[in-house]
Amino acid sequence: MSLFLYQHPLASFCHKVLMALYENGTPFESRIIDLGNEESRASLLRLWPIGKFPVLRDEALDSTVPETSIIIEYLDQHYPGPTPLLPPDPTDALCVRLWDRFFDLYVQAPMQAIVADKNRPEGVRDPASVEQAQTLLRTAYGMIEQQLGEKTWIAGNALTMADCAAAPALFYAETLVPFGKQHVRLTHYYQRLLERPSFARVLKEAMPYFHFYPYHENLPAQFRSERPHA
Ligand SMILES: N[C@@H](CCC(=O)N[C@@H](CS)C(=O)NCC(=O)O)C(=O)O
Repeated sequence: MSLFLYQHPLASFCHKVLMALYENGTPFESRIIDLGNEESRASLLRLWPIGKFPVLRDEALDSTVPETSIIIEYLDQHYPGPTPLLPPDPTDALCVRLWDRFFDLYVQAPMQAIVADKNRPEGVRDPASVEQAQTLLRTAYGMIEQQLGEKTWIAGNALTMADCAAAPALFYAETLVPFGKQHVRLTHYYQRLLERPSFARVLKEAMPYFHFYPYHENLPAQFRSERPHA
């Protein structure tokens, strides 16, 4: 085993890379990071002092790879599988990178801002920034609806890195700002993502942890059932 993924099964950015790994059946070992545990946190900081995860460690090539988009491109280059996550054509690849950035910056980021606000003590919450994040999510939904057109996936008819970015971002964002009836293509796209075996596996593995999510009650019904382990 050469690949080790430092991650947490509830973390949306980790879901993005897990989906990519499962798409290609890439063998790897998980190293679960518990940020509340000093030793566990230190093991992450030794690899990437920024302290964000996931981080990929490749013992075979002696590489430490942070940042989800870079990890997925690295996997695509060094461990290709049946689902190429970046198209070979440079123009097509740019489109994939654009939509990957779009989901990270304009769906994941506002989604994380809303969740982070909920996790703050009452007195230090910031309703104005939550409202701003909700507005950004609504703008992003409209743009995704337009981009989808007749496409199956966000950048065309093949699943790519951009869809790996989309899946967890939309999964959590929908619990905060529902898609709404006007976003029919987005709703169908989201369903396709949920049904994709690689993402379905990610969600199944996250099931025992979903009760920690502060908006747990807004998750789709099938993800609300699992109770904390005794
Ligand atoms: N730009 C980073 C973002 C990663 C990120 O924000 N990860 C979250 C988990 S979903 C994290 O590390 N949170 C812990 C923290 O911010 O302290 C990437 O794409 O890898």
